[in-house]
Amino acid sequence: SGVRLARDPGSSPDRERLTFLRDTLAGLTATPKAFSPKYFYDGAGSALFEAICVTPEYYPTRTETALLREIAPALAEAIPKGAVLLELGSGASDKTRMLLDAAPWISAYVPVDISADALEGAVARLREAYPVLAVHPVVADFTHAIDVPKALAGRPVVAFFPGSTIGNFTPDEAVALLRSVRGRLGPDARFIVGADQVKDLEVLLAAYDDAEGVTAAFNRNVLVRINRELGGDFAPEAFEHRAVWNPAFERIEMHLVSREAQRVTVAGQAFAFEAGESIHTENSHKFTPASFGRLAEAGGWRIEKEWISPDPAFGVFVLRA
Ligand code: AVI
Repeated sequence: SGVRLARDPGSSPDRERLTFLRDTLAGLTATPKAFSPKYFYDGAGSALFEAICVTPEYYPTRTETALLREIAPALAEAIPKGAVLLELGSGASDKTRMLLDAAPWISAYVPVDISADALEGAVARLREAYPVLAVHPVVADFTHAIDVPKALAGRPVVAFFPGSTIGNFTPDEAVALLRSVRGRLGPDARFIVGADQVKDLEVLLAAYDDAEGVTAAFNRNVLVRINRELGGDFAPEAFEHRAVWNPAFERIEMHLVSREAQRVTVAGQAFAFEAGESIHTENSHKFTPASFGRLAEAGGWRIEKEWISPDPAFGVFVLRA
């Protein structure tokens, strides 16, 4: 496509595969078994996530998009003239357009995503739609330190982290991420974060177990990926997709539950499953303005402004260092 992508210098396809292998073997050895949700997002997984976003049950994307559209003029006030917009986990960069349109004085956009495929497509479309905007894509796991490209040094930076992806981290990981962004962007930084809110259980559970089974396919896709990339022999259909609410941690958990006793091999190592034994594949924390404020504070930020949509409740927060 001709799109040039900067890569996290600490990563390479070989290294990424080894990390995936090491994490997967560790996850299958742990009790209870668990994987990191970041491994959902290969090409097929990213496409399945986009498909989830348009199911009738998955409200977060459309709710946040409508909220962002409505509050874009107010958000623009938090974006200084000439600012660099740095987006964590930019994916298709669809929501970004609302900020770019509301704050045309944004001088550069740095989308950071773990998927080179997703970045390439998004960057080509953005360059066409915003010909004067400087776009500097970076392929990286945004939980590693991310630096603003040298060419943009000295400009004010506004970080953007929509989609409630912050909810996919444990509180400790979320605090570490908030701290790392705070440390990189300096004392005048601003951070715009989308965070899904605690709500009616039925609405939450349906969002993570849609009738068409798109979320189930997304969840099982990690097994398909392990088979292909790590030499695994998972039978994905031998695992049931399950979404449950964990009230103690205020989070939806996704699991893959073994339908029967079975043995699975990955990279030559065998792992036994009991019938009903699960692999915990994802947490999706839900917040209240108060719980999100505590998390932000632990990460070195304070909430400057917040907007919560009417039902289904979704929050957008402007954080200041
Ligand atoms: C990307 N992330 C915020 C989604 C979520 O809602 O936790 C991922 C997802 N998992 C199941 N459906 C969507």
